[in-house]
Amino acid sequence: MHKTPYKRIATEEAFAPPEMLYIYRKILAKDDVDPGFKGLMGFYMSSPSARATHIMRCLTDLDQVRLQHMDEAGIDHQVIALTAPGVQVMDKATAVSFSQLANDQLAEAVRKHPARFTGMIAVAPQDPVAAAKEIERGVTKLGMHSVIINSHTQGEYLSDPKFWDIFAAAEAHDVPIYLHPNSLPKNMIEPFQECGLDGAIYGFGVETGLHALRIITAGVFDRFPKLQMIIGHMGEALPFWAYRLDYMHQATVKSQRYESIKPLRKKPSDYLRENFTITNSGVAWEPAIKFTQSVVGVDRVMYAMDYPYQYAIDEVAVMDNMQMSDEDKKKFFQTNAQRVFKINI
Ligand code: 1DF
Ligand code: MN
Repeated sequence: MHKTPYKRIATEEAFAPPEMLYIYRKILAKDDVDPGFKGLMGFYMSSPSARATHIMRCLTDLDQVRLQHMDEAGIDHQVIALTAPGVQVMDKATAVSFSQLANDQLAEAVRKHPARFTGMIAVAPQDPVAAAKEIERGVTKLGMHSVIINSHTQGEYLSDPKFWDIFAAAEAHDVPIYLHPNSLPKNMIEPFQECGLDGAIYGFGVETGLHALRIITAGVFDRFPKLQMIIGHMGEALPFWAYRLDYMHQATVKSQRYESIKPLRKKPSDYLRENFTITNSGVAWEPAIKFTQSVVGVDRVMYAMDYPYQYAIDEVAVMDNMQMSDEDKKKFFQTNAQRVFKINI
């Protein structure tokens, strides 16, 4: 990989402690296992396919395997999070205690390789008060400066005020929340799964985009104006929707058609521009990246590889070769991530 006038910081990279896979195996063995979880981690943890075995090997490593892959792809630094669905598929007590263990493990790997790794704080939305405390511990004791939440928690959305202690903590500690996809909840998955479109190919983006929109329309950013979130996969297509969202949101408010669609201080797209940073995880596509930069600004679009799910070395060169000013390319690959995640390398 050739030398570039910027560092490549990849911002949506995943890991899985072996202890988490042990818990997953117990959940997968239950008769009433969630169909989305079974279709996703049930697949990766049991399939003999080259894709699944590669992914399992990479996910469980926070050392030489990962570093070698980063070197081969020219990735200087990874921002690492507990892979989806993280602890959100576990019962409340297990989720709370395991999030702490996962954060300790990740912090240890970051201490060992500070120039190469940054960690996100995993939390259990099942217990919002404990999640808020873990954010505080992550920031003050572990030196982490971002939070990972894998979309819905057993069918529940963060637009519900019962979760808002989490937003209060993230805002107070000045840490962004990365709203990453999860498998589809059971009341949504059927029409996607029967045609094989429930996963990263399409369903993830639909559900995570919906989740981000629900957070916006519930008035979360009017209540927590400084709260920052991150969404991957080119903003789960929300920049492309922005015009229609703005038009139809105000039309719906005026018509008083739904009690849940209330007036907001700003247009939906204003929150996208002011409260979100977008990564291009899974979308190594210049037109989509430039369009998104034109909607939310060049300071709010960052590079992500989505290792190990999209470990595609050739895409790094495609991104290097985008027709973009050196200044904007450095923001995309390096300086936006340094600012958003407080990375000093
Ligand atoms: C997949 C994709 C799985 C993404 C992920 O976590 C994930 C996949 C379990 O391809 O099955 O994070 N992704 O973000 O695109
Ligand atoms: Mn991902």
